[in-house]
Amino acid sequence: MPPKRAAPAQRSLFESSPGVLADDERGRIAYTPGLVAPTVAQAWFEALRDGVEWKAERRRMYDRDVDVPRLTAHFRLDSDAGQGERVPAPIREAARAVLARTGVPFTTVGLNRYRDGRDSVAPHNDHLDELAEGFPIALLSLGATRRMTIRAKAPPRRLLHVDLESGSLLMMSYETQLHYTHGVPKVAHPVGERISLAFRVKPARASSEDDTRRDFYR
Ligand SMILES: O=C(O)CCC(=O)C(=O)O
Repeated sequence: MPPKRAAPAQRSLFESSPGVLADDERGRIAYTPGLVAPTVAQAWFEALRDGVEWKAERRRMYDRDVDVPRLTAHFRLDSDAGQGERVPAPIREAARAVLARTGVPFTTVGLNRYRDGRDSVAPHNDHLDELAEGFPIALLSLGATRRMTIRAKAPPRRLLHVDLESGSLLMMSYETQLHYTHGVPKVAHPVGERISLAFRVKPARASSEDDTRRDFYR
């Protein structure tokens, strides 16, 4: 049975206010459980699971093609995006909730669907040239709880394990992408499906691209 919350021993070291997991020159990481009520989170989860056109991708890794171990989708949120595909209502509602909480005008959302414990995302950081300078990343979780591992790239050592509950929001500042990696490891125990909504502000140049760089993270 996975634990329910951020590991307290790690949290207490850096917490200056509830949910703040790190806040210093290497950036700020904050976890907010219950941004969205459980019934709403469950309704959004089901609507997105059943209604989104999920992509199963393959990537070249060294000398062979491998499956990306999760399903993905991507939407632009800026009104002048002119995308043929309509942004699903749960995503528009989620974007409103995240904007109300953060005040950040996110322009894109990348969806990850973890079908079971074999799905994962390898440790990585977002490429800074794919983010508008200074803007954070926000991860809204729906469905089963999965643990995220956040690790400092250089000493002093810092390792955070954050159990991302349905309806929760994890914010990582722009600077954290320089100093930390984050990933969702595979788990051996049975676990239900999870969908994450990764909100980003893309620089104008990158905003027309479809998260291509991100897809290198396996
Ligand atoms: O599923 C998550 O919460 C993490 C997603 C992620 O790391 C990414 O989209 O870059």
